[in-house]
Amino acid sequence: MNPSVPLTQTTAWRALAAHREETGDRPMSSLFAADPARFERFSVRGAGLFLDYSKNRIDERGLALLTGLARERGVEAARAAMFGGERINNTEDRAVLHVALRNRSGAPVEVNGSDVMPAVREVLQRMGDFAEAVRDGRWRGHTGEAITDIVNIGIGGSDLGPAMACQALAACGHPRLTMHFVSNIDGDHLAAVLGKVKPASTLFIVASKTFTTIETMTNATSARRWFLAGGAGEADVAKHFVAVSTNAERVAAFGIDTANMFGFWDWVGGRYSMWSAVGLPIALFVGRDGFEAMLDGAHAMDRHFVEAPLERNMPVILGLLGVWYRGFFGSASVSIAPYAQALARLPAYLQQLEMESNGKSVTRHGQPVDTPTCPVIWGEPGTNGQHAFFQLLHQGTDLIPVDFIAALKASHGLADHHRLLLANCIAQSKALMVGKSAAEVRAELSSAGLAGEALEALVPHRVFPGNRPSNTLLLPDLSPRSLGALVALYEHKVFVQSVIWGVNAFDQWGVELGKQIATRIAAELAGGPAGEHDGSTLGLITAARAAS
Ligand code: G6Q
Repeated sequence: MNPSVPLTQTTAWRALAAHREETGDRPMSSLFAADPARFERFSVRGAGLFLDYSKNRIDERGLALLTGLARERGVEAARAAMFGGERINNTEDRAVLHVALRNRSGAPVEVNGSDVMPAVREVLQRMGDFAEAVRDGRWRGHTGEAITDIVNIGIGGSDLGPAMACQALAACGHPRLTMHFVSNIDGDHLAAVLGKVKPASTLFIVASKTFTTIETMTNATSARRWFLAGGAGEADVAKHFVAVSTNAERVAAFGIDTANMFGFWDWVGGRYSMWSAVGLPIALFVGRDGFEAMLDGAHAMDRHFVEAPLERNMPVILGLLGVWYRGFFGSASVSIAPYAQALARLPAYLQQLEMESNGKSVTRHGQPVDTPTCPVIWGEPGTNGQHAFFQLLHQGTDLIPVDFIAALKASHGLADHHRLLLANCIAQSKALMVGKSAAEVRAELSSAGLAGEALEALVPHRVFPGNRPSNTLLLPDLSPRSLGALVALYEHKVFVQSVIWGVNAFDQWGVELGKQIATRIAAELAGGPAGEHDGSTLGLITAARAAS
């Protein structure tokens, strides 16, 4: 867990640098030509998912060097430390045990010598009981109406996971329930949702690990006021507000009965928390069985991560390829392209997972890192992206690796749509790899009737350099189980990269400064005395005060 040697000084990194030098810009197409079994050799199955990583600028030797790097940096020991409940989040002195939340093996998981599994199972049982009571109409609002709308109030790790998952699993959601997610402090967000729901049939989930987050507390307070203004009394709040938190005292102080609180623990990081009580909206929407199937999928990926040799280990391979491009190709960003509209929020979810975890420039020991770390993660569902930013992926100046993600089976009956969707997904990874040469462009243009200068003028614009890498991840379907495996895959990929880069993936000090300054400025906007500011900040505060 403690690589103290700077990354660039390791034997494996030096060997990789030499390998990069030797192999240069060798086209991936030549690797396929040289090895008819490349697809079989450079693809792997795990937890029901299939990863084709053959369209990468990597050969057997490169992969061996990368797995050698993983060994030299201690990925296996770090993995054992995480699963063993060690306090690997060293700057917060905490264990990191989201894997315990989906530990379906019956084996104990110990933190400080005590097994956390009984408490995990107890909360899961309560979540399931509550979800089923709301779903089958036993839990009713204060006027006796069944719940029709669920509003999750939370932000960051207490929002993105359940919001992404409920959208992804819409096809198997309860038909009576509409899910809403309010995160932004911008009153437009809450107002838009409150404009669509009725107090008597709405259930609010106030989700906050700390129960101090200003956005969540402000939104929850306004939602409670709105609920009471609709004619309900204080005693009715219990039927319409539940809390998800680690902080019982604060929950009670807010006015939610702790009998209606679903707890979790400090060893669950916000962005790793959709498997905990933070996943309550998912359990409500897809039911106890659906939620548990999601946990099963994640657990299957955990087993794969622990048991598969590094060379056949999906999260390890994804992580290593990312390190390869970031370190040796200057790739400053990675595009996530889910060919599934239901996964529209996956890129945003992965942005937090990857960038909040590995967007660091000092190591676990506080030394500056000596290579670039987390790239920018971005993306949109295909095929929409093809009509927008794919231009840059194909012909821009940067090498941007792409993760294509598709489900083989559709959850709708429009088979022709699904065929076209998959055709486009497969076509894009091919186009990025093979590109189009000047000779091909010339042949194409001349068969379209162009010749001479007119033809030549167009050639450079229509050439595709190709040799642009991608992974393709195939899910059997968009079921809770597949989604669980997919998210766990990326969690472990991020972990592998953090160990190689030597950073702590589980803290997030970089979000603090802005919060501190905002608190001071909010007091100034409310009429408090002006503080010390630079000219720009002062000018903006003055403008905001003048408008209020
Ligand atoms: C996640 C982060 C952050 C956190 C939110 C919400 O890893 O820590 O996104 O989840 O700031 O925090 P609370 O759940 O405490 O409101």
